[in-house]
Amino acid sequence: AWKRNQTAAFKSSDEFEKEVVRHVETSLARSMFNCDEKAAYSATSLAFRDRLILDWNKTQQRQTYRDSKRVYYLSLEFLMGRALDNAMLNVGMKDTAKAGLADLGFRIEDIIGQEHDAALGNGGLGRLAACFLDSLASLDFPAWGYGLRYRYGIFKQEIIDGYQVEVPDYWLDFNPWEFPRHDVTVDVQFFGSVKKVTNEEGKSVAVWEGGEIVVAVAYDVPIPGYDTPTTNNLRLWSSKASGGEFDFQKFNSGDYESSVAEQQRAETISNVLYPNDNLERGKELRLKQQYFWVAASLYDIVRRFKKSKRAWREFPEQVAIQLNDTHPTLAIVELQRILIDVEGLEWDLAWEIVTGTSQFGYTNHTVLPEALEKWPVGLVQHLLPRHLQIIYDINLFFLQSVEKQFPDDRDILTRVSIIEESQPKMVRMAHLAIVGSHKVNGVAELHSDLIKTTIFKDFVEIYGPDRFTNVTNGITPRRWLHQANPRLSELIASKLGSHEFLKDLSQLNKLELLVQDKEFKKEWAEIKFANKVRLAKYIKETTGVNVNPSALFDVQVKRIHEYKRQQLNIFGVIHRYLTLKAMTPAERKKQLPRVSIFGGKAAPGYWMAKQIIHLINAVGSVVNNDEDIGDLLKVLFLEDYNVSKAEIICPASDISEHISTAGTEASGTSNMKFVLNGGLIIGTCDGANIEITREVGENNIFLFGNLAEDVEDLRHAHTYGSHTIDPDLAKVFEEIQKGTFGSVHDFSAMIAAVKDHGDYYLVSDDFHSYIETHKLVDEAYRDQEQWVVKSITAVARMGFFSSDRCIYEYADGIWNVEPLPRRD
Ligand code: 26V
Repeated sequence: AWKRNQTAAFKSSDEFEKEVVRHVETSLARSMFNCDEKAAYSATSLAFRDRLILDWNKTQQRQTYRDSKRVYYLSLEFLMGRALDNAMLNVGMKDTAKAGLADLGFRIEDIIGQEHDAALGNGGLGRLAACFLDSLASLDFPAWGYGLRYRYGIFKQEIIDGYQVEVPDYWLDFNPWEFPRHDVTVDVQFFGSVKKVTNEEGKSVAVWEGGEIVVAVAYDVPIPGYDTPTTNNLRLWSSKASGGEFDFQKFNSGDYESSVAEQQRAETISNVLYPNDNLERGKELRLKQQYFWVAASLYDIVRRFKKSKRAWREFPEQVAIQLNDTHPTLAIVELQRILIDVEGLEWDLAWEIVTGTSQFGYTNHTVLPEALEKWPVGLVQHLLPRHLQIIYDINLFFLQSVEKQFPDDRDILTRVSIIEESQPKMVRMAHLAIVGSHKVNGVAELHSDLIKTTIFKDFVEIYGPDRFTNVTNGITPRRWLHQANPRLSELIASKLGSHEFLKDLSQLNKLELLVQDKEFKKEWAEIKFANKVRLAKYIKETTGVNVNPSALFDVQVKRIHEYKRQQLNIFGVIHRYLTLKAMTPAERKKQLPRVSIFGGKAAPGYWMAKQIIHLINAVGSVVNNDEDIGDLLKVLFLEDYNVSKAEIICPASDISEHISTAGTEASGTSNMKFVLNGGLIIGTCDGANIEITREVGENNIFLFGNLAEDVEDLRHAHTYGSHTIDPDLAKVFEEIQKGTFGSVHDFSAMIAAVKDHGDYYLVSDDFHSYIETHKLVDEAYRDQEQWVVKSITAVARMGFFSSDRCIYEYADGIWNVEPLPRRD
């Protein structure tokens, strides 16, 4: 078996220390006498980076030499969080670093805390991509991630007077984890026009000419696997003006300033991550980002393939490309373009290669219609004239075959066409992605069923059910257990005899044998309590509010969205507050103290989501200062929720809320993080909650609310029948409208959405069941003994939700790739 050898390891803490000192004095050009925590962080990271890169080189050499099939994961988002802690743990050198840093006078937690999150994503979709990279490397798969190197990640959220304010996240001033590759560049063309010309062989070919060129520069980020030397690559593209010749005329005519301005425009492409999730706004710059990234990545992939001098037919045997949502769908068109326009292949052969088995796979992450990508035909024509022609040809051949298959059905052609015949006409990216991919998958069972029976129903008829499949999401236990909750990880390791469970999470099931072990249960409960104390301390520091760590911690942290129903939660909190207020002091004494914790960002243009944040804060400032209430209820909104904060919050929850309207949350992944850390969940029958229930058992989860199958009828009834508001919810509304929480005007829209505008998200329909289920939570929590049993049992049954399991399913069912471990 492989043992971590001389390459990535520091032989001793002394050696590590020497490397840190060397980096402080040379790379950072400072003296050890003024080495502050920031400098110590930088030097520590550089020391680890040096070691990773040796493994990275070997991994790449091995993969090139073996020339086996590679996976390319194309994602516009990689929500990586911090890298140092992860790197130290994955190479198994955290203790060495801890000792070395202590010797230099630093506490390792303080050093880790200096790192800025790499926040190149919005939420679940981007974090999933990051978990997948960790699993791919840990399981020794030859895999690359491709993305954009945004100068600004997701904005930082500040809460000012209860309102969200967005602050730019300029994170690149010093990033030791990236390697600029100024020699790895791709020229990417935009605009211009297409000419048909006859070539030497008398064949008519398309030539795309004119327009502008933007240069893509590669930045590589090493991705270390856990307990393996495999170190994969995440390649992020940065845009740069093509420089020189273009502006020569202007330069000569003295128009220097405007030529500089033009250069700067080119560089804006990779400037900013779009902060919407689940809302498509059709911005030109976003389409430019997509093509820029897709064109650079494909050029790179093709360049690598061509080095092996294989025939084009073998391309699908060498390359699997996974499309993370429809954002990289242009890759399908771009590959077809390369094959016919650049490589001179015939259309049919080219299209056979493009759609070859285990070539392109497309993962769908949402059924919300407002999130499905569509681009105006005119915009595509202007930006990518040749691609639009190819899209039209793909569509023509596709519709011809559908017509043959369903000669009597005219409507189906309109429904499945890649072009929507609307005003203006639109390119439907999901349709293009399905037509060009050999497999389409959803991210949880319910979600995968829903796409087959609703938005992609016609395509199941056309291609048969085999093109559609499910891969239920997962999370990496390295970051979300070992890193975020080291004490729990060590306790588990001590009972299971090793850390092997971190790479084979199903081994957790052995914990079930210990649910009656008194000592074990005590330690389990102590760890949860310690994690709550740590969060309470963080809450005190950031909000000034004292919370009682013995109270039940009830957490909902995720992007703010009406479908995720933070409004249901805060209405429930108000209901609890009113109930407590109505009690006598003697009755109150018998109640269980609770802390309601919220966190999450609203898209800057999502007005309703911002009102929800405002209401949560307004309720907090009333409740937290009410002397009748004291410890019995505290309401917190934690500013700027991100990956590194999730690592503190997840281990500290007793119960977390995953309460989307049934059928709207494709999967959810934080539900898995909370349960893996010994928290229970309250949730609807939605997304992965359903499979979590299947695994952990109905006794170890709190489910409530209407089912997905009933949603349509309920919505119909709201609109066309009568809609009576739940009486308890009506009282909550009255209280808000009395002005108890201020800003009556601001909150009226949230109330109207339920009362007057059809209650699309079924807040009133589910309210009663939600409140009753919270009562069950309180009751269950009173029996601490049983609660701990539930907590242990649930963790023991979470093995299925490792992202390692996902990667094996993709590798087997979609990519047809094998791991490539090092054998020495
Ligand atoms: C859409 C758009 C539209 C244009 C602007 C930028 C942007 C960014 C992201 C998206 C995709 C939204 C879909 C999404 O994030 N889905 C989430 O995926 C998670 C991982 O599969 C899943 O757990 C969540 O349930 C699902 O909401």
